[in-house]
Amino acid sequence: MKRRNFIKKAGITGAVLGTTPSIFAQDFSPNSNTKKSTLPIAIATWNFHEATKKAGSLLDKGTSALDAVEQGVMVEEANLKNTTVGNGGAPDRDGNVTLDACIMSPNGNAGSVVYLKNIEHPVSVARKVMEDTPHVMLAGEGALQFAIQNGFKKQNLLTEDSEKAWKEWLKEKEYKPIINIENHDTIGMLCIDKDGDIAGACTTSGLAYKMNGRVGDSPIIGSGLYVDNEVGGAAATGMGEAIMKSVGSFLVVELMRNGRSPQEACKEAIERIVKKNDNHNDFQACFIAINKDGEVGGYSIHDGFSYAKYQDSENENVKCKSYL
Ligand code: SD4
Repeated sequence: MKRRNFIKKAGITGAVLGTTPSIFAQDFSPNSNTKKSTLPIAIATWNFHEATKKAGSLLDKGTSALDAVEQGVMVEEANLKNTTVGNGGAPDRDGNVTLDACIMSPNGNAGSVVYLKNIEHPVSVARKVMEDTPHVMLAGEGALQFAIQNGFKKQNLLTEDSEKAWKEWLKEKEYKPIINIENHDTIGMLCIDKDGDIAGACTTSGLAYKMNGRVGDSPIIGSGLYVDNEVGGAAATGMGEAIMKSVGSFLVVELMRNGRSPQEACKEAIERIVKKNDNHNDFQACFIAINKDGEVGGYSIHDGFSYAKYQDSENENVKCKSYL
């Protein structure tokens, strides 16, 4: 029996017996809805509502979750005002804009690029890696060469504003990750289409002024993003080092597989990170998740995290609960 059907049946049995087994416990927190949702749905980290609007309106027209999630995050990759994703992203400490991105499809396939320079849409290169190569991940020069061979245009991604901010930073060279960067950060997006299929994408310029060569969690399958079409999907934003060490998005999906709601799974994964990192006061980490029934959730270490959600032609910003 498929797990979803099993849950439905078990829920009925629980109601008849007047008992509520803990794994089916209802969570009435504002970030969780427990009844089966109408599909399709698009959610994204932070208040990236233009991205969810794009993905959601495509999903409404019958576009697949995979196409919608790619098109959705591309909105932020092209947004020059967003200094944490794609074109206009903040450079590393040596002035290089290096991008990380990945994508996962409902059939369990995945593609990723890391330390990619001069290409505006790393998510699309990641999709090409997934669909046209026998590999999952391409890095640096090889990823750039592959992108160019596949018709992507090389361009300068360092905007005047980002260059100015970097030069300002060079004066002190103090490396201190800012907890919530003006509420704009890495975009992780999860889409569930009319057929109930789930896809996800995650794309970023990484931590501002990182060491040259540093790669974060965002393009690592299981860390910045994970999708299992039988269960659900999860995406992360925040301090990549902490998220990677807990393989955070995979953890969230596995917790959902074991019966947690998306909200409970995000909370438990954050608690794991808190427990393993004594310095958790100093950094932010956040997860969003969606399950097969269209329930969604989000949770973070620090206050200030939210996710954008498109459903039933409505696009809203949902404020998340936090550990601190
Ligand atoms: C990284 N997780 O490169 C990304 C950046 C981010 O909030 O999401 N910052 O570590």
